Amino acid sequence: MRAEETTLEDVKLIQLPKVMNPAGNITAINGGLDLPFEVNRVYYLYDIPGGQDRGGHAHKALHQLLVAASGSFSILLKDGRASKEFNLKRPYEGLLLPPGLWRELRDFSSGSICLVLASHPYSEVDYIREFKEFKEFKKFL
Ligand code: T46
Repeated sequence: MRAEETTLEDVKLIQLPKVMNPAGNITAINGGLDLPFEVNRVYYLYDIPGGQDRGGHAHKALHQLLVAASGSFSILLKDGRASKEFNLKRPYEGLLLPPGLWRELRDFSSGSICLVLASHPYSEVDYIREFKEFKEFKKFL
C-alpha cells in the first residue's frame, strides 16, 4: 500500500516470541518470520531526559518495528484523519508501523530504551517534518 493511503488500521501491536528462563528471558526477532519487511537498520533511543519528546514527523517509505526494550513510553500516531495512542512497556511487544503515519513519542520512563528495526538506511529525504506538509501528503484520505 502507498504511504499516502496508510491509516491507523494498518498499525499492528504484535507479540514477539519470549523464551522464559529463570536466569532471564530472551526475545528474538526473526527477519522473514516476525516482520513483514527486510531489516536494513537497527537503532535505539536511550538516555532520554525526563519530559523530553521525540518524533514529530512521518516517513514516506520506512517500515518500522518499535519495541520498549527497557522501561516504557507512549506513541501518538496520526494518519491525517484520526489519532491513536499506544503505550509500549513490554520487551516482548512490538509496534509495527507502515510508512505514512505521523508519530510523537513521549512519557519516556527513566532509563527507557526505544529499540527500532527499520526497513531502510537513514535518509533525511524520507522524512516529513512539518505537520502541514503531512496533511497535504495524505490529502486524498
Ligand atoms: C521514530 C523514532 C522512534 C541518524 O543519523 N541516523 C539514524 O538512523 C536516525 C534515526 C537518526 N539520525 C540522526 C538524524 C537527526 O539529526 O539523529 C537525529 C535525530 O533523528 P530523528 O529526528 O529521526 O530522531 P527521533 O528520535 O525523533 O525519531 C526516530 C526515528 O526517526 C523515527 O522514525 O519513529 O526514532
